Order: sequence, then C-alpha cells, then structure tokens
Amino acid sequence: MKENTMEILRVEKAGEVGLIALAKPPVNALGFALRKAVHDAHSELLTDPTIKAIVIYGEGRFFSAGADIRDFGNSGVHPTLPEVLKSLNDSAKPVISVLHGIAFGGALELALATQVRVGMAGLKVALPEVKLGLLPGAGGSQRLPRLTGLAAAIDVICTGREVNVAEAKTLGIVDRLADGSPREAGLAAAQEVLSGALPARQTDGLTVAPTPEAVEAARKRLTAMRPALAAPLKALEAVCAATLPIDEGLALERKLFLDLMEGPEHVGLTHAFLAERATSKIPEVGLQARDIASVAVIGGGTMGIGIATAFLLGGLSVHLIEVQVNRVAQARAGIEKNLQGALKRGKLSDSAYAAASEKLTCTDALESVSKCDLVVEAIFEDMAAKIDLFGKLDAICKPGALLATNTSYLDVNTIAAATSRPADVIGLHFFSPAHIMRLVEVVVADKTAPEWVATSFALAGKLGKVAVRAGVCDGFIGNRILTEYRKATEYLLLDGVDYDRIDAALEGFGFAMGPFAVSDMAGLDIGRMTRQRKASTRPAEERYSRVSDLICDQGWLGRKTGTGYYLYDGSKSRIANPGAMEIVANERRTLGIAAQDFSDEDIVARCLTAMIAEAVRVLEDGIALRPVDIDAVELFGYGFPRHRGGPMHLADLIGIDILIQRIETYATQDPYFWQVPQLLREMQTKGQSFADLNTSIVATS
Ligand code: T1G
Repeated sequence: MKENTMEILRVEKAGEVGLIALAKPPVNALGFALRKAVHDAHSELLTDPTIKAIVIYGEGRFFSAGADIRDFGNSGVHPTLPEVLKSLNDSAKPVISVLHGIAFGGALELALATQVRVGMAGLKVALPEVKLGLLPGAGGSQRLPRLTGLAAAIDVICTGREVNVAEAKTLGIVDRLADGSPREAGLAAAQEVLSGALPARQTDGLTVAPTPEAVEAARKRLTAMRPALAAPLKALEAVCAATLPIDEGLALERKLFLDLMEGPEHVGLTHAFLAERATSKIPEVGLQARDIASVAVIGGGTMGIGIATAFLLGGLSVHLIEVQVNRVAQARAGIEKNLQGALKRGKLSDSAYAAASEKLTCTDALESVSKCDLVVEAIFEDMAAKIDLFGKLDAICKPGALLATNTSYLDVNTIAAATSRPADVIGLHFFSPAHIMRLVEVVVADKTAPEWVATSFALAGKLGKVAVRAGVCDGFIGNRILTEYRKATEYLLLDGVDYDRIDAALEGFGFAMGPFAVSDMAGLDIGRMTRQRKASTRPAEERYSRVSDLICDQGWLGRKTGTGYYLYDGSKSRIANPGAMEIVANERRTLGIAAQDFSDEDIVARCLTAMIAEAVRVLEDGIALRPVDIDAVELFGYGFPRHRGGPMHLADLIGIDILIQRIETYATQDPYFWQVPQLLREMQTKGQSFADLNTSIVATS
C-alpha cells in the first residue's frame, strides 16, 4: 500500500542541516513505505548543495520499534532495509541519528549505519530479533561489533536484551548523550560535526578483533539452552563473521537471516508476539475505563500475597485483609519477600521498592475495604465461603466499587448473585505466582457491566499482564483445557507409558516441565480436590484413573512432601518415585491392561490433540473470543512453548484433516473421551483455519 510520505516522514531544511523525522504512528515501524521514504529523503538531501549534514530522528513516543513485524512479507522488496542502511553508511554527507525512547531491531541497525549516534535520556536500545526467531538482518550483526567489540555484541545480540542509555554510551553504541528535544539535540550535534568537534565515523570502515574465548563461552551457553532454538546460534555465527571484510559479513548475515525467516520458530514467535497484543481487542474496547487507585485483596495465602504484590508493583496502594489475625504478619512478610525479590531481579528500583512498602496496609479488619475502588477476593476455593464473603462485601464496600473474585473455576454468576450489585462483580483469575505470571483471565459474568471489563483490561495492562476475556464455565479457558489435557496424559499412563516418559516427551516438544512434574509442583492434593468436587457429576462412560489418588493416599503430595511422582531429595537429576511406579504397574494389572508402546511422537500427538479438541469446544461455547485468545492463555499461563505459538497456531500447522483423523483413530479405543468437536467439522467443510477465525471475530468498539 503506497502511503503519502508526508504522513509517515517529514523532511525539513534548517540552514545547512537537513532533518528527516520518522512520523509513522504508533511505533515508526520500518516497513517498506517508511524505509523507502527514508531512502528517498536521504537521496534528495545528498543532491542539495545547501545541505552539509543530515539528521534522522523520530517523532512520537520513541524513535522506532524496528522493522515492521506485520510487513515481513515485503522485507525483500527493494529498497530492502539492508540496502537503505548501506546507503546511509556510505553517505557522502555525515548522517547523525538521534535516538529517544526506544530503538529496537532495525531501528538500532539504522542508527548503527549512521556516522554519529546521539542517545536521549531514558533511551533503551536492543537487537531483540532472536526473540522473534530471527537475527539482526540489516547489518546489526556486523556493525554493532564494530562499535562495541565482539564480546559485548555477542551478549547483546544473542540474548536480545535491552541496553539503557548509560550502558549504550559505555559500550560505544551512542557517541553523545543529550536531553530535551531530539530535533534540537540533532541540530546541535550536526553543528559539532561540521565544526569538527564531534568525529563522524563510517561504521563499515571499522574493524573487529577476534575474541575466541567469548565466542566459545557463548557457544557453550547457547547450546545448553532449553529449548535449543536455531536463532541464537545462527546469530552467534553471524556476529563472528564481523571479523571478516564487511561485505562478506553482510552477505553471510543476510543468508542466515533468510534461513531463519522461513523457519517455524520465527512464525511461532511472531504469532506469540501478536497474540499478546491481540487479546486486548475486545467488544468493550471503546468504553472508558474507570479509575482504580486503591485495591483491597482479601486472603493472606499464596494467591493473596502474589496478587497484592502484583498491584504494588503496578504502583497502586493495597490493603491486604487476612481475617485470621495470627496470619496477618506472615502475609506482610510474604509480600515484602516478593518485593525484595523484584528489587533483586531489577524489576523494581530502590525508590519504587520503598514506595511500594509504604503503600501496603495489612489488617484483619474487613471493614477497611469500605473505601477501596477494587476488592479482589482470594480466599480458598469454596463456594459457600465466597458467597458469604461477597454478601458481607456488598454491605461494606462503597457504591461504585468493583468486586472481583480470583476463583479459578467456580461459577462467577453464582458469586455475583450473592450481592445486590451483580453488575459490579467480575472474575480476575490470576495465575500463581501472581506477581510473576503474566496471564489474568478476565471472567465476564452475565450481568457484569461492560465498563468493568474495559477497566479490568486497562488495569491488567498497568500491571504488565496479558488479560484474556473469558466467559463463565468450569475452569473458564485455561483450567478447562488443562483438565482434558491431563485426562489424556492419565489415559496414556494407564495404557502403558510411564509418567516420566510422558513428561520427557512433552519437554522434548518444548514445555519447560511435563504435566506430572507440574502436578508435583502444584501439589497432588490440589488435583484430588478438583476430582472429588467433580465426582458427583462425572459421566459413567468416562474413564477414571485412580493413580493420582492412590499416590496421594500414601501421603506423597509432590514437592511439598518431598515425594510425589518424583523424589525430591535435593539431587539435580529427576528420579521417578519407585513407589509411584509400583502403583501404576499394579493399577494396570488390576484393570487388566496390557501395556501398549507409544513413540514420543504419539505421546505428544495425543496430549496436544486433546488440548486442541477442548480448545475448540471452548470456542464453540463462546468462552473464548478467538483462537488467538486461547493461544495467549496457554502461552502466558500454562508454559506452552513460545516458539510453537500456542495450541491453535499449532493446530493450523497440523491441519484440520489430520486432527480429525487422529481423534477418530483414538476414538476406536475410547469413544467417549475422543469426540470430534462439531466446530472442527464445520471448519473442515468450509476450508477454514483458526487464523481465519481470528480475523472473522472483529472486536466491535
Ligand atoms: N512492527 C509492527 N508493529 C509493531 C512493532 C513492530 N516492530 N512493535 C510494536 N508494534 C505494534 C504492536 O503490535 C501494537 O499494535 C502497537 O505497535 C503498540 O505496541 C531487520 C527483522 C516497541 C517495546 O522486536 O517490543 O527489526 O497490536 O503495545 O507496550 O533486523 O512494541 O495494538 O495493533 O507493544 O509501548 C524488532 C517489538 C523487529 C520490537 C513498545 N523489533 N515491539 O511496547 O507498545 S524485527 C521488535 C516491542 C527487526 C531487523 C529485524 C514493543 C515496544 P496493536 P505495544 P509498548
């Protein structure tokens, strides 16, 4: 699409200095239109005899977010970004780039190709391409080492980490620091260059000394990473070529970049990046969010402590209510510990840490919630207790307060009905540890006011969380899918695959931890309580595995008791609990099951097909808005490997025909569990993909 360059870039002549301003909202993404506009503007200024120096800066929140992730399809259209940057590097007139806010990826690569770089106060730069399954593909892998040296460039490029302006100056990424307006800083720097006070260097003319130790250390670290993705190692290969003549290095970088562009990791990681941002496109998006300044969290357990910490990290004041007076101090200590952890991880400055502690009040007095704008209930998962509490909150809380439950599966409509203000009741389902896990399911009950949905999404954004809109059902989106996924793993266990093999197969797919190891971490008694809760409504035809119950009966509840599916004796290697393995063998004998053998591929296929099938039912029931929302839930709440993009993205890679064939094959053994969702057959008939469904449900503002 040809865009009027006047809308996306401005050229101005100030005396003997030509100014090029990137002006393409929202992030000055360097897609074809903008990079061509830069190229044309630079060429025009080169031919103007009155112009002696050229400044490039950005208008808006920041310099530029880099190449346009949505326009990768045009990355090969001339002039390509590497071609534009080569012309900047070879410019007959000095080009000064002025970086403010953010300069990531191709944006930083543009600056590296100019002769002088000015960094404004508060600037952050990065070459984060490896996070998209790529490597800097416009000269960054060759030019950054020419300014910083090889070792520093390896670190920055192979991790994709952010570099603040002070470090950027120290490393030699920027030549000058400035504050105020980028335009004025650019003009001042241009005068210094023209007077000879500020040297202008052609980056490509610089050389790079080899650092074999740094290279070897990086190779070892990257090879040991799990999952072992292709991009970081290819990025290392590209950076090491910076010791070669520039044209050779650039050619190798381009080849490696194009290899990765075609790879599944890049497609999956880009989908994950877009999924994180797609979930905020909800029907309530145009509504005015209400102000939330003070929050009360009720419940001083693990969840309450985590949720309170999350709000404090978001800058809000928090009243934590723990009605058992002897647990109030423990709750406060738990929050303080979390805040200190955030401080150590660099997620919190010293001043923000002090401010957060000041904003925390812990008490056993429920009445203290009366003035809070938002009350989040995080007590134990018992409907009667929640109904009782919400009845009390209805009487205590000020009119216009939002009452939220953190329940992970209970009916939010029932909880809302316990109050006289159901429109002010919503579900905010955080994931443990709530101050670290980014997902929050915003569970919209039948009578929840739409403004509260908009408010919850705005609040989640303020906390740095990924909010996903969910309808009311048992387990909403994530836990509902998890229940069916775990059934498939339990059936595989009964049918002959030991649980350590199931865990290993799914970890080989990319999960950080297999399902049985996750259950050990959460506590096997948690799963048992859920099964007991559902026992009365469990259909007779449904297979039930007693294995976990039998393990619980031994008092083996997982990490917290030192024994579960695995032994936790402090040793590094993971050891299956012989007692649990014995229980499995006995159960197979009791059930008369002749153990079948399954390949790792079969194991992964069955487990993920069960996950996808239930996800389709979640879509059918309108519990999730779009497939991409389910991808976000699994990516940000359940550890689905990011480079795989999420279960619905994976489903499109597998293909609907194969998914249906798999389910029909599995159904020959267990027709109750394995049923083809109606929506899947409809999509097959229409030739639809899940990506099609993402675009077909457009949020109405
Ligand atoms: N391209 C296209 N759109 C982008 C974009 C990009 N690079 N970055 C952000 N957006 C959209 C985003 O989808 C959202 O739109 C809106 O801008 C605001 O984003 C050749 C190949 C810069 C830190 O990896 O990290 O250069 O979805 O909500 O929280 O070597 O955006 O709402 O419609 O995230 O203030 C390398 C990716 C690209 C940076 C700002 N660059 N972006 O965060 O806003 S590859 C990146 C970010 C590359 C070269 C290679 C963040 C941000 P919508 P936002 P934010």
